Amino acid sequence: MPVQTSESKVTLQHPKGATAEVLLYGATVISWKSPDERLFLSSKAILDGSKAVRGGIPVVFPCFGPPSHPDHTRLSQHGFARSTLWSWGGVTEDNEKVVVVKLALEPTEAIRAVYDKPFKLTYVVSLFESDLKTELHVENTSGSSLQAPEPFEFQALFHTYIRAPSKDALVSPLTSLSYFDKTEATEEGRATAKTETRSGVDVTKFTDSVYENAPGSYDVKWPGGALHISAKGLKDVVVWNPQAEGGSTMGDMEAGGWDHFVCVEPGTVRGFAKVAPGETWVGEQTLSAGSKAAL
Ligand code: TA6
Repeated sequence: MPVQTSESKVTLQHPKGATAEVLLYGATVISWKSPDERLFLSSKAILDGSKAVRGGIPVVFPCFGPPSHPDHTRLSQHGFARSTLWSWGGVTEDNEKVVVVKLALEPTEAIRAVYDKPFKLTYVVSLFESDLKTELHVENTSGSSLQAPEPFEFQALFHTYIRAPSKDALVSPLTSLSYFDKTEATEEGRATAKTETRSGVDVTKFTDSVYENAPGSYDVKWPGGALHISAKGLKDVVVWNPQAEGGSTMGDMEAGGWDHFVCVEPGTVRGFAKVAPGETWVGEQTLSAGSKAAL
């Protein structure tokens, strides 16, 4: 069965063996095996829909980090998309090449209580033989006879926890990019701009760096392993690992979990994306575990 659904989860099975699991809660991919598990999921992650998942690929929308836009003042860190139940949107493709499913999220009463913009989100997960693609479609539903036209601004990001030894992994190419080191942020959350000089960025110490205007093509490499990330429509990328300094303070982070992942997070998080009435914005990432992940 290429796609199996339950009340809480969708399981995708590629004919060549790869699998993926997506929770309806937060549209969170919690597993991608190709053939081995490629994502990190904390063994203490809460999967019952009461808290955003610590691991996999949480979907960040409409704000990244603490809200900083006038439209987002009532939102919590990283917005509501990762901690809301999405609806099942069906199987859109199922053949020898790819299995594709869709989830959807429209304003609920709980969302409208804190956010009043006319959005509809569609999340598309595509499982290939050795790639996993996630796409976030942000539709502005205003401009019809029922709703006066109004553009809105937002941030979006895929908070991807890549399974990798954090003491050995290197992320490239980020050389010469401008970035903000949030580990040195002031009380007000302001960080100073730096320029990346390293050919490969490590996360051997507490790392929380936001790279602006990034290339959209990233390699994560470590002795004996690699993963390639290709992003479209997402102009920035975040590299994060809390190490023990930050990780030991997280109730849903397993002890030593920080040794087993590097978060490489394509997004639009410096400034805001804008979607006009009736238009749809799309951001996507493709994770490649096969030949494109050059060892
Ligand atoms: O993407 C990096 C980051 O913004 C870090 O600052 C850290 O807060 C991380 O996300 C995890 O955030 P969370 O709300 O999931 O604990």
